[in-house]
Amino acid sequence: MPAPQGSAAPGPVLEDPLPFQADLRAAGPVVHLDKYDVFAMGRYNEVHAALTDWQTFQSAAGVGLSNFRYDKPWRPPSLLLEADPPHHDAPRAVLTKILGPREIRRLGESWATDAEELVEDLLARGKEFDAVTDLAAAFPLRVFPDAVGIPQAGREDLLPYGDHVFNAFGPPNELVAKGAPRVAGLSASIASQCARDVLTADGFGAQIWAAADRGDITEAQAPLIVRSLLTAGVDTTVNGLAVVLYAFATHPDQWDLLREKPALSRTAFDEAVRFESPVQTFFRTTTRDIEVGGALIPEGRKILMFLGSANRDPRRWENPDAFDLNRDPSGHLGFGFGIHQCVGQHIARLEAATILSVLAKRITSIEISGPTRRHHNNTLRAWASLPVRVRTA
Ligand code: OVM
Repeated sequence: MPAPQGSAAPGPVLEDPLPFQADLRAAGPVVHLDKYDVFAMGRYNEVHAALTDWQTFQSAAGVGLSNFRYDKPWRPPSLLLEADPPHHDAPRAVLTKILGPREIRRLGESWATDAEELVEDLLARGKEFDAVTDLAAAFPLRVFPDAVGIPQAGREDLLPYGDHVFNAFGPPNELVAKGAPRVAGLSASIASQCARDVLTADGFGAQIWAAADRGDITEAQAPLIVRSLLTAGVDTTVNGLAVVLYAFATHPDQWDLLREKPALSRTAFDEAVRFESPVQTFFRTTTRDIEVGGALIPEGRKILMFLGSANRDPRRWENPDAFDLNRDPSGHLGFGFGIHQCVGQHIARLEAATILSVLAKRITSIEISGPTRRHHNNTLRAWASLPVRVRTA
């Protein structure tokens, strides 16, 4: 498949990836992207199958365009994202336990107070605000760094660092170049926040270090596992909250439905993750020749999996372009699938359910009140600004 029109600059596809995704799905189950000489999958079944078959589609050669077999990674690889069994097993088991649904339940109670305060302060200032900066970014930044237990100093580096990491999965375009001058400073700041002695006694960070004390992981692994929380846990949830707010602001009937049935808040978040897929893409690398949909992908090649496209595939989803709380969005690939599926998904869902339940009680309507603006990132489907006007109960 030739590059889409106007692809010298990344603008058009990042502004609206849906037309390209439709072309990609129409072009076949596996497509060669000539510009980068990589393979791509945009249909649900093939993406799902590749994510499930980690033996054939490895992560250890990197989940970006760069192939770690030949190219030195720009940072020490993630022990979770950029690893496969057996190395992946211990770090994954440690985080799965710390971030499990039962383990994090007590956080929900204190987060509810944070959400109420944030929303009351916002409404006290007026009925118009920016749903991205004032809510979708403000809430995770208020609760998540405290839950990890990092110091106050350096928290302003979390979003810029995450933004660069997600750009750095490639391709190496002007978005990556834009981040380059700050990489060393941001990386040093994030690394300093992973050290045992700066972390509070009771957070996820301390629990990771406690796992090292028990011998479940090594002391060398602990700070890199904390780094994964700081990398993968902020920009993702910010954009997940942004899209659920955007979806409700543009689907008022769905907001009415949520207010009638507040228990739908969890479905709402997963439907929003399906609908916009804040993490749009990840690569895998083949460990053997493999035939997919009649095409041969040779060993050692990069395959780009379009999670966002799979989540809009009409072969899998009825009326995929509708944001609809009456559907069952489970099985969406927005958190990935298989052994690498988002280990922080229960945290993300808890953040979303907490803020949505406060909003559903307090706000009768939400609408877009000005020009919306996307934030362009190579991997994330992101928002810079969503001006909204709300009415209160
Ligand atoms: C990590 C990491 C970084 C980016 C994304 C991600 C979505 C994980 O450092 O482990 O998962």
